[in-house]
Formats: sequence, C-alpha cells, structure tokens
Amino acid sequence: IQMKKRKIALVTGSSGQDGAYLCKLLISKNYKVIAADRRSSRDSGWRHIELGIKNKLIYEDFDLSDVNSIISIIKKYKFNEIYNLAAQSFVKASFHTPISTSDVTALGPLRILDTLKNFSPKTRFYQASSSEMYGKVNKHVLDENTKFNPRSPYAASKLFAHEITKNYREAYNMFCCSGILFNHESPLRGEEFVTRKITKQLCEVKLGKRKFLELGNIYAKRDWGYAEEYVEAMWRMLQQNKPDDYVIATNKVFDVKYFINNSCKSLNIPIMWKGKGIHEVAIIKNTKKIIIKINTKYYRPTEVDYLKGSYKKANRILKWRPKINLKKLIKMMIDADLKRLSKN
Ligand code: F7E
Repeated sequence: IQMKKRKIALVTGSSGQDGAYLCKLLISKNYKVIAADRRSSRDSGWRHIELGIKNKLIYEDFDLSDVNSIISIIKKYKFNEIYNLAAQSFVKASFHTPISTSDVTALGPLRILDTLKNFSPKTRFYQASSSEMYGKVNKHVLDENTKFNPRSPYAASKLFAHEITKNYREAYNMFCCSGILFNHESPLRGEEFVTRKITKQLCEVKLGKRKFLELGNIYAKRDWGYAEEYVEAMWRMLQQNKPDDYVIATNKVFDVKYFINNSCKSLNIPIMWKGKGIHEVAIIKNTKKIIIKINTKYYRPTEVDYLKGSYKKANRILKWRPKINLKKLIKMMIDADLKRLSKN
C-alpha cells in the first residue's frame, strides 16, 4: 500500500486567535504544521496551551517585514500550503502607526508571494483579507463583487494585499486565494478588540475586580461570527480545484450595544441606559452604579459604521456555512472569561 504523504503547512501569525485555531485544525488533519511568529508575539503561547497543541507544532521565528526570514523558511521546507494570518490587525492602532502597519500588513504578503514565485510557485497561498476593506458602504449586504472603500491605514493595507494576491494568481498562474472574513470572535480573541474587551471587563465587574468599562462608538454594527468555524473556510479554499476569493460572514448584523446587553444578560447583571452621545451611560438597575461610560479616546478618526456579509458563494462552492449564533458565542466567551478570572 502506498502511504499518502503528509502535507506541510506554514501558518504565519500562529500565536493569534485565527492562527491558533487553524493550527489545531491542520493538526487534526494530520498536517505537519510550521508555526511562525515574531519572537516577541509568541509571549507565553497561551492560546496554544489552551487548545492543547503546544507540543504538536514546529516553531520558527519569522518576520513579515524581513524578506530574508521569509526566503529562508520557504527554502527550508517544501510547503504544500501557506496561510498568511500575520498582520498588524488592530484597526485603531493603524492610525497611530500607519507606516509600520503598511510595511507588515500590505508589503508582508507581497514578500511571501514574490518569494513563492521565485522558489516555490506550486505552493498554495491563503491571504487573510478583511471586511474592513469595504469601509464606508452604501449597500445592505456585501459580497465578492462589492466595491471597496477603505477607511483606515489597516484597511488600505489589507486592500493592497488583496489586490496583489489576485495579481499573482492571474499573472503567474499561482494558486492564491483571499478570504474576505468579516469580524470573527471567540474566547481566544485579543483583549483590545471590542467583543473580548466587553466580555472580559464585564466578568471583572461581576467578580468585583473592576467598577466600570469605557468604550467608544457603541452604535457601530458588525457581522460577528465564530473564529473556529472561519478557519475551516480558509482550509477549504485551498482544497478546491481553482483558486478564488470568498466572503466569510454570517449575514446578520448587530451593534456593539446589543453585544453589551446580551453579555450583561448572560452574566445576570440587569442594566439600563441613560443619556445621549458621549454622556450615555449604562447603570446597574438595583445599585444605580455606572457600569459603562463612553470615552472618546476609543473613537476612530474615520469609523466603519456598518458591515454585513453574504456567504452565498462560500456556501455554494465550499459548502461552508456559519453554525454558532451571536448569543451562543457571547455565552461561550463569558463562560471562558469567568473561568479564567476565577483561577487568578
Ligand atoms: O471594533 C467599535 C469600533 O476593534 C469593532 C479586526 O479583527 O475585524 C476587526 O476590526 C467596532 C468598531 O474590530 C470600542 O469603533 C466601540 O466600530 O472589535 P473591533 P474592527 O475594527 O471591526 C476586522 C474584520 C479585521 O480585519 C480587524 O483585524 O467596535 N468600538 N468601542 C470599539 N472597538 C474597540 N476595539 N474598543 C472599544 O472600546
């Protein structure tokens, strides 16, 4: 009997939320997985520990801004697949560091693509594109044909990466795909993003470790899915006969306020809202204590107000669809944060 050869994959940004879930998925599919991060991002590797995959990965130091680190890793292994999940991914931070954000988030993937073209043109490449590329929209539901209108250095960088990925596919016939992923959350989400900030800090209030939280624009609307399901879509894109781009979303939209209200329900903290604009607050019903305040430091110079995606194409071709709804996702995140905080 001929043994099927084990596939080798590179996951850049493996220590992030999506990287960790994707590594877990690839290991379960018997891939040899090379987990690549900047040395400084790897910190404690807490996500890999939580997922129980820390000793199943091969770790390599890697930096998207350093083309030599890319060349040496691509020459060292014969990758079947590369998933580029590394980026400066926090939209707000990109306004403060637009140049380094562009260097990593826009030029980083080009460095990989050009290295692949020169040394490994058969390797399949996945680029993590983002719904932030749509920016200011005047359409109700966004899909693969909707025009982009980026509203941050992060979004402009992702758009360059998206276009250059398509260009390498068309110009050199390489197998390159972009997944246009809408917001996706989980207990492994970084604490600077709004969902995890809310679940973690509300849990701290619940446990008496914090008095209140401060947020920015609570009327922003997002299409929030569950990250572990979204990484499955990435893998499916690279298993097709033809490379292409796909929107991954839930086709549902909620505002930040809805996320807060549901998190409070899930924690049994009854709240009510008072005031308007920057003076709006949420107070705890029985004690009348303020639990949420607005702080304009969390506003963005240009905001993305509304994003809702259609996953029709992904459903038709990849047979992918979202399964966990937002209420379940919130509950999952709250339970995980309560558990972690009770340990400390
Ligand atoms: O903000 C509003 C904020 O930082 C969501 C990244 O993964 O998804 C993410 O980008 C909304 C924005 O995510 C706070 O103004 C209010 O309208 O959780 P976020 P994001 O900017 O949508 C896309 C798909 C990516 O590609 C990105 O990499 O919530 N908001 N108050 C706040 N946001 C934060 N972070 N903190 C607040 O206090």
